[in-house]
Amino acid sequence: MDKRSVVLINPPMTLEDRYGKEMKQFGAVSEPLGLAYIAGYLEKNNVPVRIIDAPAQQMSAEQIVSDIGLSNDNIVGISILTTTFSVVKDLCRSIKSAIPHCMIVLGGPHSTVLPERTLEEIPEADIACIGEGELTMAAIAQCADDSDIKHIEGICYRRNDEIIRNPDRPFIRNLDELPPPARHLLPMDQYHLTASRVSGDTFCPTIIVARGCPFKCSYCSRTFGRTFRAHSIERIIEEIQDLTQTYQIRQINIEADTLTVKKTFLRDLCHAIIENGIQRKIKWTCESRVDTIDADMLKLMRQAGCWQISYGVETGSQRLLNLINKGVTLTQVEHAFRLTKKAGISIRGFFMLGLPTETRQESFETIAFAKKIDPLWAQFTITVPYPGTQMFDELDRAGQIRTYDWRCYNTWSGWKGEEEIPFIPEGRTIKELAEMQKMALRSFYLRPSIIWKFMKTIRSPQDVQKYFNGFMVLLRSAFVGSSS
Ligand code: B12
Repeated sequence: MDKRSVVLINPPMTLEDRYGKEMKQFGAVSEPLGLAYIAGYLEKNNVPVRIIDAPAQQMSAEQIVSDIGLSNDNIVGISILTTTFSVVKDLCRSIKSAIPHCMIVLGGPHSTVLPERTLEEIPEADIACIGEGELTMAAIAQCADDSDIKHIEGICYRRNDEIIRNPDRPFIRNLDELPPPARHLLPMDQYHLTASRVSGDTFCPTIIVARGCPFKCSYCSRTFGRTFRAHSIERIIEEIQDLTQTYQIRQINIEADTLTVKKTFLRDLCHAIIENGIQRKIKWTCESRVDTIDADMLKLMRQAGCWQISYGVETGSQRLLNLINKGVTLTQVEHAFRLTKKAGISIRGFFMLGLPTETRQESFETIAFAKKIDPLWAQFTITVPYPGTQMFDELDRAGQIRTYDWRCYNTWSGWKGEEEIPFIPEGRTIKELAEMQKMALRSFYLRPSIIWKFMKTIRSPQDVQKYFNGFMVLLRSAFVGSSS
């Protein structure tokens, strides 16, 4: 085989595909850091690599295919989520028919949980990667010839008409062995986080500080396993300082499957941020669980520049919290919200509607609970049992998964006016759930107290525009049907 050269692709899924016409203006276009990590590792191993980030570069499938056709790339790596499945399937078909000699490798959360099925359903794909992609992609690119593929851990591949699954690849123990994500291969000026996630300007790069989560929430699929593995504090500080110098950032999103799970790690990180004076230049936001924080930790996070925490609250029903194995109580949620506000940190809350066995009354309880604990921002999504989760397996066994058409696995179906969703609790309907999602947002945001709170956060004409747009979308949703 010719010298291998790799192109990594974030598939062309637009904000409108994801959130629908009305909500697209609020969606994020964020860096595909998984691909950037893989690219960084390939560069370190002298494999020529580039990234096409179709949503950020606004490239269509046709443009991607002609771009690859004009290049020397012979390995195409594509990221796949359940929601991007059909886009990726079409893309693979177009690539293979235009450039038959190239090898197509799929990776990411969907390929990780359903590798064999992904290859069955996408006949043009040659390899499906399971779990972390850095070492696997390097091994694929360094194969002297195609028959070496049979020795590579963490993949499913085709041999004649058969699909073979090789042994899993162990998780990377020391994340510092990976170079920083190759952000220089990304169009960094094209990214913006959702309005609720930023303070002022919407440019807010993400830094991933750890992988893995020990909790067992039934709705979550874990690409990175159960063990918390973090980069070293020195490496994280270096990456933040690099970002500051290269992109003159003023804010950053610190991402980890569960940032606050290991208190010593977070404490050391906050101290290091303060010792290096980073908090004087940069504010940060992160996600957390209500049972992994305390008053001292919050105070320290605030001192280190944390201005916002997003908490997954999920539901206002203790029965449902138990059912989804969240492992927290409503009292803990209320307590954590109180402590966080007291520490001067703003809150985003995530809520799920239509959980298994959820009654209409319980949906109302969730909305009422959201208003009671009162985060600044609340997001209400319709429950989607993603493959690879305990929730999916249980509903599948009970014959309650309504469709395996992965296009329908979108949590914003209420706004998109979807005809089908993968799961509806007994006695309820799509229409009612979709209306519930809209009603939840209206009921939460169109309150005088919230409007007053937002007015206090206005810092620029863009902020006024942002809030006005949101207000209009909510108002319109009360009068216009869900397919608008
Ligand atoms: C941050 C995040 C987001 C961000 C931005 C993600 C992005 N940059 O595109 C936002 C908020 C926008 C988001 C949105 C959504 N997200 Co999200 N998100 C995450 C989260 C928390 C972290 C993702 C991340 O950055 N990981 C870190 C990087 C390093 O990992 P990675 O991208 O997975 O890549 C590694 C491997 O997967 C693999 N890999 C990835 N691509 C490829 C490609 C090849 C060729 C190879 C070989 C390997 C490979 O190698 C990489 C390096 O090791 C994950 C949970 C998680 N821990 O994975 C959920 C998660 C990925 N999201 C999920 C979902 C469902 C969504 C939404 C569909 C929700 C919705 N609105 O309906 C949307 C879809 C967005 C889209 N792109 O179309 C699910 C996906 C489940 C599934 N089966 O597909 C996850 C797993 C959470 C969950 N519920 O379990 N998300």
